[in-house]
Amino acid sequence: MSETNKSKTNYGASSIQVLEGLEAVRKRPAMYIGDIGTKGLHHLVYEVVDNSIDEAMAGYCKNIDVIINEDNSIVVEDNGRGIPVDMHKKEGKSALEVVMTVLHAGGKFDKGSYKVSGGLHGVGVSCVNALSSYMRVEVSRNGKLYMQEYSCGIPKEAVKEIGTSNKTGTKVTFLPDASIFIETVYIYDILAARLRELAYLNPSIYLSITDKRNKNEDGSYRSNTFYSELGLEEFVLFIDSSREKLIEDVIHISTDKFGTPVEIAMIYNTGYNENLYSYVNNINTIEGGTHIAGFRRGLTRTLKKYAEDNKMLDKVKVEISGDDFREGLTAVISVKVAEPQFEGQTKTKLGNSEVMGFVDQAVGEALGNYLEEHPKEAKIIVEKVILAATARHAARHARELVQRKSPLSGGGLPGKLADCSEKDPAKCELFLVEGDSAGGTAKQGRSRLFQAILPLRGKILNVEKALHHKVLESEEIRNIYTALGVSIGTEEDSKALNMEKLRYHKVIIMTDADVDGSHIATLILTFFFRHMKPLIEQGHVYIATPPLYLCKKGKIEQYCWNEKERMQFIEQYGSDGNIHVQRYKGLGEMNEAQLWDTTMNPETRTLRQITIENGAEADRIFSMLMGDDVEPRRNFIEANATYAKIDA
Ligand code: 0RA
Repeated sequence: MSETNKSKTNYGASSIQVLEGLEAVRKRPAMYIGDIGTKGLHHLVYEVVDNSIDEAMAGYCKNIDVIINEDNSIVVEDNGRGIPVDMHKKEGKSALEVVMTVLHAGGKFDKGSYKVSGGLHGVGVSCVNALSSYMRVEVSRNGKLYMQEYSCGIPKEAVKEIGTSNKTGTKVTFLPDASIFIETVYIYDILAARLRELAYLNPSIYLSITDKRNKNEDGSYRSNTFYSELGLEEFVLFIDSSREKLIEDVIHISTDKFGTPVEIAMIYNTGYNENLYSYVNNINTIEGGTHIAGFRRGLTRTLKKYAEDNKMLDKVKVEISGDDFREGLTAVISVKVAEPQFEGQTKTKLGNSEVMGFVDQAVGEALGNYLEEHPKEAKIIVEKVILAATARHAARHARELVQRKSPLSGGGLPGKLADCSEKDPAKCELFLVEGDSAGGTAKQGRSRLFQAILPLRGKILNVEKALHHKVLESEEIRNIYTALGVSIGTEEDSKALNMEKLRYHKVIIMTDADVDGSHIATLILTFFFRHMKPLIEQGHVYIATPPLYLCKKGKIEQYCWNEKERMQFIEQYGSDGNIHVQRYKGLGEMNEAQLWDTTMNPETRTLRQITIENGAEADRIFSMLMGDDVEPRRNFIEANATYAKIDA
């Protein structure tokens, strides 16, 4: 067939629809993949991997391999059955081409099994194709190797047979379109954390990642393989690896009897935080939903009943709240729902009401049995719950202190806060500044209109190791609550925040660019992560980046943020030698004009926004960085030291 003939035959109604579909995706990419930054970029990989996960969950695939190529193109290869290549009658082209180019065509041919996986937006591989300047798919099937290539989602030619093959599987290569994405560099750790998570959520599959951009000293590429035999049981142990166990057992709940698979693994540690991670069809439901509500309800009801039946609460004077049952609890909840309804701001909240009852019942039965069969462990758990209730009762006084002081109840703002005059929170910024001296400079240098300054005295409390009432009793932490205007949660739900009262939409942590400074920033972030998570999740938290050097030659002055910039300055101006390099260690070494120019002026500064890419992984890292165990912390810092250097 000649080129002209071919384009004529392809120019049917279905082709026009395909082109319109691809056009819509390219016009409004954010509607399909969330955003066109780092998140969206990585989302493309998840979308492709999810198709292979589906194939694995149907029982046909054991290995999924991801490669980051040197040019930041991605390869995802699986050993599933291979996407069908036979002629699709209605569309008049290969089924493979339909899957790769028609929106939502993914699982169309597989009537037997329902598609439970699927990326957050569930848009399918055709959407990734539309957003890739280049894509290539290779399918091994029927003893043959088939191939098709695309440019911005449009096939270059019909599907071709290009050889024989003695295996089956699908291999997709794609290069994200640099004219669409504002970020095109893949971050190994983000992809690796997602693959690890998928390995725990879908046991018995090998998931690997290889980074061809980075070679180890021995010449091999950076690479990891993730595999879990026991799934969620191993997942909670991994998340809690830096915490001390309260009881040895992981309590495991797994049932299919509602037609909606429910799996839960939970463990109690000696700490004070509640860590629930929930997934629906492998998607992290960070906003929770009916499955989480069902879990909480089932847990409270079952533990309470056990404690009452065994007369363990007879002498307890204080009221026990839902929170108390979950202190020191780490749990992962995974449900597979055929037709999930996602709600909430980020569409990560499960809405299906029937799921609440399923999870509640599943917990009731399995946890009830566990408690009956393990009286020793049951007693330890109940005693911890009673202790939590008692401590919470003691904390009431501290909570009242904060609430009384909060501006809502007319108590006024902290004395140390230099507030701004603007009243619209969307325009206001709060700088949390390390130390009174830097705080003073920041007050001088700021724009009073929209920038407020709250100096913090040195190291704030490490909340990772503190009881809740200790957190509330800390003056620095109370000042942060009052300045921000958010309340401290209720007795029943200590993490409820009234975010609509937030007085500043940018909260900027500004510390020295040294080890102490980054420790202080980490302490503040830990506090936000544990007690004000919505603040981070809604994108309000930032880190300021003061410069490391001021390079001078004659009248030329230039701030440098890293080694590379400093070397460039020296190379550019250093021929005759009289260069002066000033090393900034602390914010206090800058005068107010310098601090404004480099770090505070929205026109010239760089802020790093804090996001939570992966909640379970962030939890594990915070508990490790801030916990008691020195060994894992040292290992982490050593492993990440090169990044820290580049960043600093
Ligand atoms: C539709 C039907 C069948 C397999 C697949 C899709 C499939 C899709 C992807 C995407 C990535 N890897 C994949 N592997 C398989 C089954 C067709 C049959 O009955 O053999």
